[in-house]
Amino acid sequence: MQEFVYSNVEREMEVYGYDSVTKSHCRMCHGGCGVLVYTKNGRVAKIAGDPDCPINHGTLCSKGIASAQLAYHPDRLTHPVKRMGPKGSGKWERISWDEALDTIAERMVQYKESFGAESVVMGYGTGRENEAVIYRFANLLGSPNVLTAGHFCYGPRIATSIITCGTNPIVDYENHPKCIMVWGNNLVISNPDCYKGEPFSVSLDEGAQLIVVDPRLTRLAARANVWLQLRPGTDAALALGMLNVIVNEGLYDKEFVENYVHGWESFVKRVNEYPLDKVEEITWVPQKKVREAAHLFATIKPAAIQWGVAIEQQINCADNNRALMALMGITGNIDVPGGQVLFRTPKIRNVGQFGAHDKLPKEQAAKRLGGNRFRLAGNFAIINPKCVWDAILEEEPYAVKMLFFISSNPVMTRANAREVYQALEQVEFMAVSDFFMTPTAELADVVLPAATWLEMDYIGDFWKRHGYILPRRKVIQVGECRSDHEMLNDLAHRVGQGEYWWDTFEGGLDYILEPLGITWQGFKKMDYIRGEVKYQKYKEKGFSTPTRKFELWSTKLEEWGYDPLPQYREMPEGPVSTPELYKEYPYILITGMRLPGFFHTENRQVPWLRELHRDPVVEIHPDTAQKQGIEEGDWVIIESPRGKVRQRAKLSKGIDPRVVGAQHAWWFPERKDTGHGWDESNINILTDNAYETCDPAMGATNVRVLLCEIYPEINEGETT
Ligand SMILES: Nc1nc2c(c(=O)[nH]1)N[C@H]1C(S)=C(S)[C@@H](COP(=O)(O)OP(=O)(O)OC[C@H]3O[C@@H](n4cnc5c(=O)[nH]c(N)nc54)[C@H](O)[C@@H]3O)O[C@H]1N2
Ligand SMILES: Nc1nc2c(c(=O)[nH]1)N[C@H]1C(S)=C(S)[C@@H](COP(=O)(O)OP(=O)(O)OC[C@H]3O[C@@H](n4cnc5c(=O)[nH]c(N)nc54)[C@H](O)[C@@H]3O)O[C@H]1N2
Ligand code: SF4
Ligand SMILES: [Mo]
Repeated sequence: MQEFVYSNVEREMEVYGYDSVTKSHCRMCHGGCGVLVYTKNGRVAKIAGDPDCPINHGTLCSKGIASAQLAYHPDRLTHPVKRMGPKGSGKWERISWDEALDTIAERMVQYKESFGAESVVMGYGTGRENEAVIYRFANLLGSPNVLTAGHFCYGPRIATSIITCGTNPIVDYENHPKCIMVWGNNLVISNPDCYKGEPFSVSLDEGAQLIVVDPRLTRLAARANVWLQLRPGTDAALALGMLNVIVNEGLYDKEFVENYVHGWESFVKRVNEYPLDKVEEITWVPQKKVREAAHLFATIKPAAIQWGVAIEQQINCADNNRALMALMGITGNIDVPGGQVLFRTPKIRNVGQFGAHDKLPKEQAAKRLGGNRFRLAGNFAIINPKCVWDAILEEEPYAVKMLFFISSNPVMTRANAREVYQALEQVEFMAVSDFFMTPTAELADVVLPAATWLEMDYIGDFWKRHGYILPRRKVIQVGECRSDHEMLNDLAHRVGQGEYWWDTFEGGLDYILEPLGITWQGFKKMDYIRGEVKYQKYKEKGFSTPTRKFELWSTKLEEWGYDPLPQYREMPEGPVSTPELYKEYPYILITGMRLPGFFHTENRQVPWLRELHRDPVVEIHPDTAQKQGIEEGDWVIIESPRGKVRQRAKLSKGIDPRVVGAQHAWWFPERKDTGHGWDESNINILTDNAYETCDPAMGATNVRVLLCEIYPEINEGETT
């Protein structure tokens, strides 16, 4: 435990006349950075990095610094509203919290009684530190259906790592890996999940060798010792090729393999199916480079793989993850200092325990949408979004009547956006909790005003796997906004779950901390708590898997009827799988590269952040631009078999001429019509969500690797 201290703030207070400073924990992204929040006349006046925080060591990104512009934004929703006209009419009326929560509760109970609790779907987007309360609420309601981004983001990492080695192996930057392989990740911009770009950059400065696997020349790729510019979506083949080199040249950790892995012989057979000439043909990466990267990674110790979401939003999602874990495992880098560590969280009630999964009746769990089709996902309480849209639109396999989205903007962020829009238009009742009237909120019946991180008490990083928890302390109150935790705590009492909840959510925080023997009031006085750090724990107890081994051959996947070993499948559409379509749509489209100022659909109304990125941008090679008659800055049309959208061209020699890279999540809050231009530049108009294009075990939707055509826009608004 770390005592609560402030460094060097007195001078700031005196010189600038601030009236208070509070240590807190930013959550403008997945969160994590320690911050000092200064106020003047009761308002947040400045946000600075906390030099004493072990996560970010005083650094912050643009989003953290701009948090107050979000919190005080004039368009912010500051009281509950209900819709008075047809969906999309934009006719809203202010209502009280009581009326809002009573209306939602009444509908929920009514649908549960008439159609079963499974007809009520709770939803959230990416991790916003409200997942544990949402699962708790849904499980106690009896609904197995919580729609998240977990099928194609982070959920696959958790699910595949649990079945392979018990938990998510986290890169141990504190002990400086000597070789880092960054795979489909751009952490200096995205600071995702358990990571911040800062400790990674320090390890590079300490001299780590860098391998980058990315189809684009990112800043990291430019700094790399080896950059593998692969054909998008061929990651599993590349990883299996590297494994082939490591196995056949005897570069693996023999002691680890002999004692701690399951399925070695079959695994060797599998990697032998990926000789480097075949790998080069599939991936476009020259054999020499694959070998060079494999040698570096296998011979420098400790080494680690920093992997990202790009490899999860593909048909090979689970196998990509498992192939990378095999690389970590057989090179002996699991649970060693400076490698990938199976960190322990402090002894609190974890997300799963707080989420009350044990309270969901078995017969209800069996009704989880898509649970029989995507069995890896189903076993981790994750569902594929199309299953929800089908249940609304086709009532298959049963009717979904109500949606409650808490921190998600699915019209913009889920594949096949037109189908999503249609489902949201058609669902009988929808509630949304958000900061703003988004294209999704515009289709709701009731919208609740959510609190930002500056307006709540919470146990930050409670869900992460890096072993720390840090207090987030409430600094301000804006209008009638309430945290998702408080609103669900209140709603729970109205739907008959009262006995499992508290008078206020502070009781929930105490409940999470209880096993540690402290309360929220006690934790609030601390800087952070860290779980016990111990390496190579498997030497004592084995891994937390069915065989107690590191499962190269997954006994769980085998049990669920999947290939127990990682394999490479061709993309659902592409030059190899659909050559005819490739003639019509001759470029490979990748989507969703993160931008520093935005978080998916968020922050386009925040002045400092919109200034960083004014318009949606698509990256193309200058040769491609010339061929297509496109110049730098032109508005262009990107078209796939599903539809077309407009973005502005940026020419870059860092992308392969055969590949086009488009931004995602673009809407235009400044447009005051109720659509806010949701379908103009929304790349998910182009993506596909057909079940057969998803990862067969995880249900991950392929939003990353498609085919497209690109050409200059002749008339503005040609897309609609
Ligand atoms: N084509 C394509 N599509 C993608 C991706 C891609 O790379 N390419 N990436 C995907 C990934 S990885 C993810 S995780 C999803 C993300 O999908 P979403 O999470 O649906 O996307 P966001 O835009 O972050 O939506 C969050 C909404 O919640 C609000 N919000 C933020 N914080 C809070 C809070 O604390 N409480 C409440 N009540 N509301 C809050 C914001 O204002 C915003 O409207 O998008 C996915 N979509
Ligand atoms: N500022 C900001 N930060 C964010 C977010 C945000 O929207 N904005 N979103 C958050 C969320 S929810 C997530 S999931 C994370 C994601 O964070 P990251 O994992 O860093 O994701 P991306 O930046 O989308 O993609 C990383 C890299 O993958 C490359 N790539 C594309 N296709 C492929 C491929 O087929 N194979 C390989 N190997 N690489 C490929 C891209 O060129 C890109 O450079 O970021 C989080 N952080
Ligand atoms: S990286 Fe995330 S937690 Fe850190 S300052 Fe930026 S938005 Fe906040
Ligand atoms: Mo994500």
